[in-house]
Amino acid sequence: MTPLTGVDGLVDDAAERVAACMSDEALRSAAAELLGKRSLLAGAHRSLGTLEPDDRRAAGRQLHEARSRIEHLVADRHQELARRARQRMLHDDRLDLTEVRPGPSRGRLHVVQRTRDELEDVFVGMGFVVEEGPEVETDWYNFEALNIPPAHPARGMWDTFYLDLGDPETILLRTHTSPVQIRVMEAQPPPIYAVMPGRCYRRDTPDARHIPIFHQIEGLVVDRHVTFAHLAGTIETFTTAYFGPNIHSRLRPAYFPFTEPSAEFEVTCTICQGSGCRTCSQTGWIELGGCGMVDPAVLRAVGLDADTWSGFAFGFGIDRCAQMRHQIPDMRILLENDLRYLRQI
Ligand code: FA5
Repeated sequence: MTPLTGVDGLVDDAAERVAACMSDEALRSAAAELLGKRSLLAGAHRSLGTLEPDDRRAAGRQLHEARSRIEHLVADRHQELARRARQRMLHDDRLDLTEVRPGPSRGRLHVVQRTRDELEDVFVGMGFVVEEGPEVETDWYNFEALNIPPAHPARGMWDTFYLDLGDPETILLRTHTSPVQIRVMEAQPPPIYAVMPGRCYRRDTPDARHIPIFHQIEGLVVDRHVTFAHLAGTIETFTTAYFGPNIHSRLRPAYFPFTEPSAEFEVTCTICQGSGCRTCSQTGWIELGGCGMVDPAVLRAVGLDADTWSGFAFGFGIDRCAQMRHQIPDMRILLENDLRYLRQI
């Protein structure tokens, strides 16, 4: 067998062998077997010396061609394997946003916070500014400056959490937002048109309409010639703006040490629209809060001349508003934070 016979077969075998290589490593060892020192090709090259000079030249050219074809086969296969590897990498690394599985649902504000924001919006729209005060208060701001001296029987209206700080029963968790009235009057001269929302604390036994941690929004107007009619008009304007045109307000005589005269204000029951139901004890009305003309003793406590200035104040429950607006039968649910319920309101 001369070196010329079988050279084509050598290239065909090499093509099959190279095509079967699935990795760079397999290709490298195939290339060594096909082109290396111990390859058939190298053996054929070595035997060229046994041929006649003319045959040797022709056979040499043939072997050279065969080697170069096999080298091309290997180089092409190498490129093909690199292309496939890149494609595999692109596939594995791709980020298809449509495939991202939804995580936990987006958060939302608690219904009490939303109610507070909505109430602030209504009052800002009526020309009030929003003020805030501390939740930890002194006895002076929460009671005394509001015309409730120590041992005054009206203190029983607010069952108080005291803190173990300073002299006994001097530092407390505010029981209402009314102390912010005092802070606002101390901080700025009249005229004052402010609302003061915030958290309050009372040792109240929880029930369907009471929780120990709740929220109020306080309102305070101090100006010249302010009358009870301004108070009633403000309450009615707020009621229809917040609850809608079919819901109205009414005032009933009440007692608060810091307002004189004082009233409780009630709004049409939103559950029965005023026709009477179990929630409103068949009256058609629901109590939202208290209000009245600022007592001259309170104006004097902050150094204002009660002959020049007059004002009105009101304070009502934000949680109670949320309860009415969303027809929540039991207020305690607002503290339980059961997402299955909160997501519905
Ligand atoms: C007061 O707290 C007075 N400071 C209101 C006031 C302000 C009167 C300014 C005059 C001038 P009262 O204790 O009635 O008043 O509470 C007012 C409202 O707060 C109640 O009508 C109710 O809506 C809400 N509230 C009171 N206690 C709770 C409670 N434990 N849980 C939920 N809401 C409450």
